[in-house]
Amino acid sequence: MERTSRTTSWSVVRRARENGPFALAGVFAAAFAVAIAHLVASLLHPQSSPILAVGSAVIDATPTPMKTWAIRQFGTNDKIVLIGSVLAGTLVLALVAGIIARRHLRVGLAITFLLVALAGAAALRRPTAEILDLVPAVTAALLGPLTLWWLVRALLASEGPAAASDAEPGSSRRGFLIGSGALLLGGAVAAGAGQWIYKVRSSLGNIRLPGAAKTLPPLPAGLETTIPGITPFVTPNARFYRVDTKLAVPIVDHSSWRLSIDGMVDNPFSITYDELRDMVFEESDITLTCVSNEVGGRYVGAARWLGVPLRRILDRAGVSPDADQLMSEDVEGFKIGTPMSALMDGRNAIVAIGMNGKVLPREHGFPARLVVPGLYGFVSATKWVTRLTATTYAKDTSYWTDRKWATDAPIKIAARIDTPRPLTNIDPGATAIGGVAWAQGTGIERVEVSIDGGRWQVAELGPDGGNDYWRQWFLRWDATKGNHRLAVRAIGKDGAEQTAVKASPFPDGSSGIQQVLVNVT
Ligand SMILES: Nc1nc2c(c(=O)[nH]1)N[C@H]1C(S)=C(S)[C@@H](COP(=O)(O)O)O[C@H]1N2
Ligand SMILES: [Mo]
Repeated sequence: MERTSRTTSWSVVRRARENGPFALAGVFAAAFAVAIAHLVASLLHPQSSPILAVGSAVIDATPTPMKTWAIRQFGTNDKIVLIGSVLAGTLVLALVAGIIARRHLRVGLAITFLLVALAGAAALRRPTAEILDLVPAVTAALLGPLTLWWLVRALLASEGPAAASDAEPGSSRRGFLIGSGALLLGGAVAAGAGQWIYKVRSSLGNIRLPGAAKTLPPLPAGLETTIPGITPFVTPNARFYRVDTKLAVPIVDHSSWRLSIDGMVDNPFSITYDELRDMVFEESDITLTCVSNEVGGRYVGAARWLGVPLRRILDRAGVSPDADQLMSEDVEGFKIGTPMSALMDGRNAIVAIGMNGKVLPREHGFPARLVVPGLYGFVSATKWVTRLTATTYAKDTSYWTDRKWATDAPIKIAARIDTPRPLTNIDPGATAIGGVAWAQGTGIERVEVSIDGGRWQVAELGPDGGNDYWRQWFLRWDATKGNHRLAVRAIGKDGAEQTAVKASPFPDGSSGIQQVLVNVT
């Protein structure tokens, strides 16, 4: 009994020792091939890099509830988690391919080939894919099996009968070690170089913003200077939340970029970046909010945008009164639909090229994006926008509405507590409860705080940035020892009160009242 089990465990160990190097060979070969393909992609189109292409395909295929879950679970890290899973999946398959290749070389090579061919197919399925996008995948499809074949040959030579009689039995194995070391090093250098090239290509270098014909007085200092922990009045570009379906930020060349308008219009036209820059610019303070923002969430940011009123472009084109939807398309064919009524009702919808005094960062849509006050980003804020089409909801659908999200989605009035942080320990005595509140289009009339379910107390408001901009608020509180429950609600200038009725982000935005538990010790 004992003997059998010992034999079994020995044979397991022996098998692992025998197969281990082959598994490694599979992983090395795939990693090397993908790294070189990544480098090639960085020189052509970054999105066509095999890992990114597969990742994007997974994003688009993910059902809405799972996407919502992932955003909630991992926040802005959802993409890192996704790329990690794609990498992990690839490595497992590569490992299996390596082990199989030991006995069935062709099968192992075929699996490796299929793995990278899949990535090639993923790169080609993007709406704006070009034949050039096949190059990284073809590179990987050739390099993967070739490298695996080379490594497996070295390994088989080291364990074959020839090796036993060889004067130096370890020489092939040493060859494998040196070879795979070189591959790993080469792969790491290639992947690093790819990232570096991507970085250099994305630098916005010497582009200058035009001056604004209509400027605004500088925004006053916010409450963050006096109340620690409160969100800054203006969100710095680098800290502005980012939500989109892209795994690599599109690198758009502004010298060949155009903005066109077509569809149900009298006079379709298109303009270049320089022509857009020659238009009359205005500054606008607008708070952007994502429909995926949970009550109390961080997917909201406020900036001073430099833009051209969208209305000027629509009027020049002459939009048909029958068009009820403006479809906006980004440089990769991603589409967002906006209710035409919202763009015609006099609100300050803009085509923005500047953000907080800087050229619009690539992450936020360079060369140009739409910003429409009062509508969640997924029905309005198209980044990397290149085409506007006047159409109808009956005729055309967009990315998110194809996934059953709402077609019209006004931002819901909301207040958020930034300090104290939930579930923290704080000192007793003088405390400031504070945060931000927004009611785009209407403006915040009042923010009220309730402690431990007590009466609603009116908070003090921070400086006013206009009705499309959020408002900071705070309430002084003499904190007593024990656990406390803080709640906040906003009231708009139209008298509408933030509802306590809970709703999840899907399909048209979350609602409810944020409650924060703190422990005063
Ligand atoms: N091209 C493109 N534009 C897009 C998106 C996208 O996925 N692709 N996401 C939208 C969503 S859901 C939001 S909330 C805002 C976010 O803008 P930000 O990333 O600049 O904060 O951009 C919108 N514009
Ligand atoms: Mo969003």
